[in-house]
This record gives sequence, C-alpha cells and structure tokens, in this order.
Amino acid sequence: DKAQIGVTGLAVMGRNLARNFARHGHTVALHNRTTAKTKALVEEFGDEGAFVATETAAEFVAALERPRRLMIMVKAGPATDAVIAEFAPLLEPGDMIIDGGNAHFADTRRREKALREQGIHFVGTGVSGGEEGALNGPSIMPGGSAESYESLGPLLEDIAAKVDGVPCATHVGPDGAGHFVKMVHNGIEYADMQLIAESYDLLRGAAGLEPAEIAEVFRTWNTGRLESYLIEITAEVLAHTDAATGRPFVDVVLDQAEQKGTGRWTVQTALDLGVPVGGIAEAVFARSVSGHADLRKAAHGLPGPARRATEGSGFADQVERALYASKIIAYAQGFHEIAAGSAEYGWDVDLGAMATIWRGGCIIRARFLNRITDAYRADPAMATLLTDDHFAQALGDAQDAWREVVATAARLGVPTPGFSSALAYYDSLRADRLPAALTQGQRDFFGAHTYRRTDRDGAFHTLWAGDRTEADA
Ligand code: 2AM
Repeated sequence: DKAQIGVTGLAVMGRNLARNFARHGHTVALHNRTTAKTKALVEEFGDEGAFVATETAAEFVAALERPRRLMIMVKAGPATDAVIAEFAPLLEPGDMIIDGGNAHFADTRRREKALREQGIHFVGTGVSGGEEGALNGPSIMPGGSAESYESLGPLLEDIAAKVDGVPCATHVGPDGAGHFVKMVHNGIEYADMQLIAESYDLLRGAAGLEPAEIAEVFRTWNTGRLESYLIEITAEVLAHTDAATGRPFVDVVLDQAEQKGTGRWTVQTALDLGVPVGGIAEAVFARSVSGHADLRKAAHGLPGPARRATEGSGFADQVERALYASKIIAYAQGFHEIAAGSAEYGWDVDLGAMATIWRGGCIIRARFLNRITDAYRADPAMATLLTDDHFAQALGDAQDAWREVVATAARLGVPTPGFSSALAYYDSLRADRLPAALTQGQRDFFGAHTYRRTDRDGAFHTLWAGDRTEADA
C-alpha cells in the first residue's frame, strides 16, 4: 500500500509527527539522511501504525500515493533548501512539499514561488507545541495554495490538537502566511512569558513572597480568566526544589534567557511593516539584557531605591489585573501585525480563526483565546482588539491596579518593561492629543519636513530661519 504522507528528517519533531500520523491510521513513509534513525523509529514504534521505511530519495518518493505529500522536518535554513533540491526533481505537478520547520516567511515565499513554477505545491507550515505537541496534537498553521489544503487539510486536522471537537489546524493563507502567523505566535509567546516573569518578580520583590508561595498564586490564577498552559507551567517551575541544594529551583538557574530567533523576526518584521509591537519588542530586549553579563556586571553597583517589600496581601490581585491587561495589549499588537502582514501580502487571513487554532496544542494555548475569536467574529474589520466590548471593559476595570503596579515597580526599582510599555501603548492609543505634534514641529524646524494642520488640508512649512510666517509646502 502506498503511503498517504511521507516524513523526511526524523529528529524528534519529525519522528513524533510521523508517529502521530501513523497513530491516526495513515500509512507513513519514512526517510532520513542517516538511515539508522529510520530503522530506529520502526524498531521502537513500528507497532503504533503502518510505516514504510525507505533509504533512498527515490524509494521514498515511490512509496507515496499521488498526489504526493512529502513533509520535511529538518533544521530551518540551508538544510531546507538542500532537501528541497534533492526531492523536487523527483516530483510531479500536483505533488506537495510541506515544510514543518520554523522557516522565515520570506524564505517560504521564495521557495513557494520557485516550486510553483514546477507545478509543485510548497506548503510552509507552522507547527507549535514542541515534541509533546507533535506526538499528541500540535497547533498547525499551513500556508500555501488553497488547493493543497483540500488534499492535505484532512490529514493535518486528524493529527492536530482538538478543543471542543474543533481541530487546531486551518488553512492560514497563500505562500508564507502560515510561517508568518507561526512567527507572530512565537512573538506573542515571548511577550506572554515576559509578563509572567515580571509578575513573579513583583510578587517576590514588592510583596516579599517566596517562590513556593508565588506558585500558589499562579495556581489560583490558573482557575480564572488567565487559565493557560504558560501559567500552569509557571506554577510547576516555581514550586520545584533543586535536588542538589534544596533551594528553590528558580534560584539556582542562571538568570540569562536565550532565544532562537522567531521573537526577533517578529519585531524586525513589525518594524518593516510599521506596526508598533512594543510589548513583544520589550520581551525580546528583556532576554537580550539578561544575557549581557558584562553590562550587568559593570552596572551592578549603580544606586537604586531600597528594594524593600512593602506590599500587602491585596497586591497579588492588582498584579493579576495588570497581567491580564498587559496580556490583552500584547495580543492586540500581535494581531495587528498579522492583519498588516495579511494586507501587505494579500493573504486574507481570518484573524478569529488564528485565535481558534491556538486554543490547543501550542505554547500560548489559553482560555482567553476564545475571547479573541468572539471579538473578530463580531467585527472582522476591527482596527484593534482593545475596543472589543469584553477587552475594553477588562482594560477599564484593570487600569487603576495596572497603574498602581507600574508605579510600585518604578518606586521599588523592579524592572517591568512589559507592564510599563503595555500601559504606555494603551495610554497612547486612547490619548486625545499626542506630543507627536511637537515632534513634527521639530522636524519642520531642522529639516523643513513640513507638517499637516488640524484645521485645514495640505502640507505646511514655517519659515523658522526667517520671519516665521507659514507657507504652503
Ligand atoms: P541526520 O539525522 O542525517 O542528521 C534535524 O537535524 C534533522 O534534519 C535530522 O533528521 C537531520 O538528518 C536532518 N538534516 C539536517 N541537515 C540536513 C541536510 N542538509 N540534508 C538532509 N537532512 C538534513
């Protein structure tokens, strides 16, 4: 029997996706550059379903039913191009190459275009949920042609996570749309993690709670509107004790956060598109700051306020509100970026559907995402999530606590770039007037860059060096 799908690249993600397909009753062709990995998979997990182990590229391609569905799970970058170059000549028009790696959407657009000329569908696909998700149900974000999704969609929906019976997989849009959305998903994940980290730091530095006590606070939060995978694992990590020292685990881990690049891409892309994503950017920069051991060492002795815990038991509730409000901001910024990318590249992404497929399988899975889906269902053309009834009310209810938390952080010297920038974004968007008017005035003064007026159309320039009369520009 021919295989419905083939997976090449059998490191842990590829292996787990292959097993997931097989467990759902699909015959899966297997291929890996190093054939020992293929053999090992079949030896260890062969009883989970129908696998066809192959050694050469030709054997692999021959094992697939037509049109062929060939999934590549190699490290994003040159390896992806190498594998495409190896297999594309063996394929026929109508066949599909699915790239489930973390490719940059611009690479995906390039590859899709090149393969389209050969009649091959290239489906750049975001896959979120790590190893565990790949095996038991990830969130899947495929781009590529709508035609390819007709053939591929049912398989992807089979292996995806399900929430209330709805699969966490849908066709995102043409060419690079899937990888773009996966990229922004990761950017939002960075922001969400940073806000949680700041909440922990505040509960410790401003309220004087111990990690085990903070774990309890997060457990309580996880029964409410903040219920999510990230809050759940935060409680687990904070409650963990280091076996070697008997100290809280979080106190023995080096405080330098690393990154693989999708958060940085989210911010770089936002800059290119002109979309303000301060919350995501601050999260990327916070990791960067943490890693600059040399700067931190040099600055370590600089003066700050006495960092004494002064806050009482009501503080945790205020932090919960600040966290929820800041989280709304981070998601609003991420969705703005997806909307802008969709408009720029003509993808017509259904924003509400993105929130739906993130409800399960992926790292940012959360109860909260239903609210985003509802918001876009009610008004698909909404300029910003912030004005949705639910979110506007939550932001309004949270704002006193949010301001109090940011003020407390500033007073005590607890760094909260995420909370602070989220609040500044909120205040900027809702402001009557912004000091951007002054900025334009300065630009006109030193560079004759002109300005527009509030009271009539046109572009104007003031003769700053002369008699300061105004001229039509
Ligand atoms: P390997 O087992 O032969 O190293 C993750 O690195 C996966 O991508 C592995 O399955 C690895 O195969 C595969 N891979 C990495 N670079 C590759 C390349 N240039 N060509 C083919 N497979 C590659």
